[in-house]
Amino acid sequence: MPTKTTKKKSEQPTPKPMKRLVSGIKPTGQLTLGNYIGALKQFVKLQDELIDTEFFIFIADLHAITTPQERQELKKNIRSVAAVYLACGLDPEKVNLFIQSEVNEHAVLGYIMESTAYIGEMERMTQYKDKKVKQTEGIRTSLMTYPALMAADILLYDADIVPIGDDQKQHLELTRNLATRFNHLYGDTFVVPEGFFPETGARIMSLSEPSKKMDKSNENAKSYIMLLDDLGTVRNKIKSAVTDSDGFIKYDVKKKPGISNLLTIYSSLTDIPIKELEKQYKDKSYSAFKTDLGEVVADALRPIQQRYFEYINNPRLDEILDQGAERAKLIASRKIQKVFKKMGLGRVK
Ligand code: ATP
Ligand code: LTN
Repeated sequence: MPTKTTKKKSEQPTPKPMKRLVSGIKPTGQLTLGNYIGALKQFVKLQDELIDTEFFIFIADLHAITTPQERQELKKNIRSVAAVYLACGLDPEKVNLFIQSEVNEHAVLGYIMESTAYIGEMERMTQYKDKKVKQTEGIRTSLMTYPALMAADILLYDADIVPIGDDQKQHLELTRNLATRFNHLYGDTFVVPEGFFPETGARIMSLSEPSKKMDKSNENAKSYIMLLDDLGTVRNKIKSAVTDSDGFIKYDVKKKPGISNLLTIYSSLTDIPIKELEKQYKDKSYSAFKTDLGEVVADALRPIQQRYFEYINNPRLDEILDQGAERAKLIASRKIQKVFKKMGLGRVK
């Protein structure tokens, strides 16, 4: 009879190191359908697909203060974003969920990244140029240096994968350059990360101005759908979304940005390919299409809203955030020690 032989530990193949995934969302307001489709929905999908990957997902509160924030509002938004993450299906067993400012190493490595990057690189960032002109109380220095902090967020954890929306591509490219530059200057220290972009829905556009991105900090409430908007409001906002006058349901971003955006939303939430939707709605009116889409969005948001209210005032939320921060700190503090050593900072041997 064949006997089962157990290999000695030293003979066993060393386990493949886990990969790491990092991403964050700023708590600058309530999250929108753009954040859900472009980011949250992807995180949830990836957590089930990438079983060999450890997830670090955080609430980027240090990024939020690059523009003025009211203290109480910020506090509320931080908690709310955490509850929304969980309500969207992030599993705390698989994901380290934490608040960025609770892991000091982000700010420390952020400063080191500022000392790796050049001012010209920061000034070239499109998001900086867009946001700069909107500031009414003076432009905070951190609004410009923000991509250095984002690079730090990613490099602290040796992230292999960074799932982000299209608007963050330029920041990721800068992160890759900074990692490469640092490695070249001080010896191999950081993993050069890859971006991961959703196939559909990497850029959900404003409902009122479909040439612009749906943004939670837009002044016009009709331009976005909040994940926590009541469902009647959601249906109305979709009904009043700007389209065109030719009445034909077809995906054409250049000529028909409004209807193309609605098709993208429909397809992202149902996984029905856009081509299929075009066939299905060939002889239908915009109004009928919008009514159906209103139901699709309401169906997606209903369970999220239910779960949100289960989490928001629950002490379990704090336990999850504590656990996430503890694990993040462990990895981040080791990395900082390594960086200090490479650069000759402090007394690290
Ligand atoms: P703000 O309006 O304050 O700049 P934001 O919504 O653009 O905020 P975040 O909340 O930090 O920025 O975005 C979190 C994630 O959501 C990022 O990965 C971003 O690319 C993605 N995202 C944001 N808006 C959209 C959108 N309209 N379509 C697709 N993805 C989006
Ligand atoms: N800059 C991003 C939010 C963000 C982020 C990150 C995303 C901050 N740090 C690290 C991915 C990885 C934004 O404005 N959407």
